[in-house]
Amino acid sequence: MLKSTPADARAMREAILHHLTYSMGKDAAHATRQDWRMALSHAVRDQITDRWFASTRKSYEAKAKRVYYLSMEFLIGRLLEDGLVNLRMLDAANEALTALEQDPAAVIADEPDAALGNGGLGRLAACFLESLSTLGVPALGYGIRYEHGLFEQKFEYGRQVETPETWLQQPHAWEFERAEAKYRLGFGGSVAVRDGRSVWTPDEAVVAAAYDTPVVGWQGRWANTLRLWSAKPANESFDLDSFNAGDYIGATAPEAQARTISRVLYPDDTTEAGKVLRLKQEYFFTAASLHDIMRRFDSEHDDIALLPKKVAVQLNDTHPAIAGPELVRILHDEKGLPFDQAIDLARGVLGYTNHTLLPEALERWSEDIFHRLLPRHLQIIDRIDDAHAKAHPDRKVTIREPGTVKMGELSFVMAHRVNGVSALHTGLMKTTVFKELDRLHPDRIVNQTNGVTPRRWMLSCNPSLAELITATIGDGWLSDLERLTELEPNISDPEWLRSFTAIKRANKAELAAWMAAEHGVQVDPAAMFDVQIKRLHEYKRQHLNILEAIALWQEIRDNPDAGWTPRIKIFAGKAAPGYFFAKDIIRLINDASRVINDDPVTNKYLKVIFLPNYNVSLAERLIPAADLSEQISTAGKEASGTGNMKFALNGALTIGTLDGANVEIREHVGPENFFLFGMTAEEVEARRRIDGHAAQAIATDPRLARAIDAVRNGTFSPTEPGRYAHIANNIAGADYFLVSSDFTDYWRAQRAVDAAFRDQDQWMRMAALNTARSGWFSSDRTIRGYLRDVWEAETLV
Ligand code: 26W
Repeated sequence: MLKSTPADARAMREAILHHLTYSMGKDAAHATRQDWRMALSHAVRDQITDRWFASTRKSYEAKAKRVYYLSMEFLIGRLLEDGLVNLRMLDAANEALTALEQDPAAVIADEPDAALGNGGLGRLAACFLESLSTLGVPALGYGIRYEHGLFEQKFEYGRQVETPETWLQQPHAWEFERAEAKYRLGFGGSVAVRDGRSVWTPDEAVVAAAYDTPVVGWQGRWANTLRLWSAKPANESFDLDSFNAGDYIGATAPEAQARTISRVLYPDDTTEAGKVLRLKQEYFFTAASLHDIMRRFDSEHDDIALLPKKVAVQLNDTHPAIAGPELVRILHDEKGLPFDQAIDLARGVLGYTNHTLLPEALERWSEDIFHRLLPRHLQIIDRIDDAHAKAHPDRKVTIREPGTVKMGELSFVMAHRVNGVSALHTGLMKTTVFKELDRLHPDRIVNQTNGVTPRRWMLSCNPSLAELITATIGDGWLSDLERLTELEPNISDPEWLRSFTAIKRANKAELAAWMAAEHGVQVDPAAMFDVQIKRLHEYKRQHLNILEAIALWQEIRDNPDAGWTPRIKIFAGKAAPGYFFAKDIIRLINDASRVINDDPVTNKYLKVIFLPNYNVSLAERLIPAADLSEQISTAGKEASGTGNMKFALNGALTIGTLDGANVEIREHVGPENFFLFGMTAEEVEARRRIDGHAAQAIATDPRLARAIDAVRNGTFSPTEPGRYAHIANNIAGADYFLVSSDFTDYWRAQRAVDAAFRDQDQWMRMAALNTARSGWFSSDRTIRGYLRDVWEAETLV
């Protein structure tokens, strides 16, 4: 399917050499790996650009409705391989580079990861952009061009140390600066009423400058734009007064201040509310995007009433929630529409996606900060609240509360559709945080279960499996993932299953070799690869996983000859720099890993490895090599998960709770091909009401008691025995996330996993069934759902 012709490879070789000479100014004899990577990127970019222009032209000609995806985060990772894969030029590039005596894998890996996101929400946005292009939807992604993406993580003596990420210090070929797309934005100042109209006069200004990156869909049939905003000083030159007064350094201060807005991604995905700079970032990118959207609308249409028919703006969580009041301000204050009509039009345009029910992650801003930065918006929010009260006199919910602005409520009230990201999560939205608003607006909440793009998360990261699938059922699955079910009859064919098994083994061997080379750890590729990779959070319960590893280690030591199933527990993930408990869990895992891996009695059967600096590229390496996917959050807490889908698609079995999209994954792959454990969301709520629930669980499970003791007594930190006492006390005490209460069932499920893994034939059949039945979790399916239920927009290919 992906075989290139000799002519393709020749043309590619010429294009690379052309760009090496004329874009990089190098000859082959003196080119560095970076030069080769840039030359190849330019060659691919040329191909993308033609398609990109064609798509833009078609969108204008059709005067089609456009979808705008507003997101603080786009975790896109590397783009070169993505482009090569979607244009089906990977083989040609490999051949060409090899002929030029370059190592293709090394050239591709030279590209820095664009880590402009924290985790699931940002990666989802990236998958959505790719699917929007694959489906040919006229769409733009809008976000911030952070100079520093998510911090880089290192371990020093097992502890997480953060260093700044500097992706923009290396060149890449993907963005085009748009000098013509610049907007001046204001902060602060005052509001005056002139001729019956409110006029906001800000006292601080900054310019948003656009940088465009093309995002090409499968087979290059369509390409959309990711437009990222960079903050620049409103007055590019120095403050001449200070300069002339001799204050040379002081004269640069306004510039530095303006640029600060797009300097760095906030690395906390829960509790950053209250930071002035964060609100500035939110308003900065939202307002710039809306101005851009309105400029485009005005250039195409002259009837403002058409707005909801031509424009759909999706708010990726509440981070762009200021879009509601800002759009009302544009329509009412600037365009002079009546206030109520402005609200109705804005609502017709806006959709809001909720990604978390964690109370600490629901954004609230202090009135004080809001008033200082956005005085006019605060007035507008009050009027929106009043209008809502008038329309629903019996309402018991408000956007404003004394001293605060609640962004979730604001987003809900200003959107015509509000969606959750898995069936369970959407149900919980209706019964918990948005219960009252759902009562008032019973048709507003809809579910759109997340998905992932199979181009990156199978074709690109697991090429051998992709090839087997294509050889078996043709390549239609790449744009219609549910066709993977056509694999099912083959699973009972021993020869086919042998091929499937050989691919998993080869992926594991490759990962093992990489871990040995990069991290100096030796693992047996025949052992079970048990993987938990995601942000560190108490609700995700990495500490449940390590506690089980500790208990297992103790049990193997007691009885080394009991026929244990060899297992490699692999962890990766970052903790927010200020989240001390999460950072201590990382340190505990690293400390326990040293003790366990060094134990000659047990290390044939159990090893624990925490790989540093988890990012998209590491995920692409780990997921194809996984046997077991750990999805063990406290039920009710993980909105969806998307890693869980990537694992299942790539033939890993899940051990998981009934949380987020795990529920739907289990339904699709079949309960017999999924290791379920733990309490349901309802049982979790009931369990929390029991006094001493952790103590009770510990009293009935000596294994659990012993593992907690080892954490408490310094087994893994002999030089500082008390180091993890607080973790032990947490698990044995308040235990809000119910680690102790779920432990016994988790242990049981893990032993069922061990038993299943010993029957490799049966295990591989189950793994293959996971692949065959995961097609529903394509982000193409998700985007079709949004098109139908939220955006009412069409595809143009
Ligand atoms: C205020 C700072 C902040 C930043 C990010 C608060 C909350 C967030 C996000 C909501 C965190 C996030 O990434 N949520 C994840 O979204 C994924 C995509 O829908 C889901 O699959 C994950 O379950 C959810 O945790």
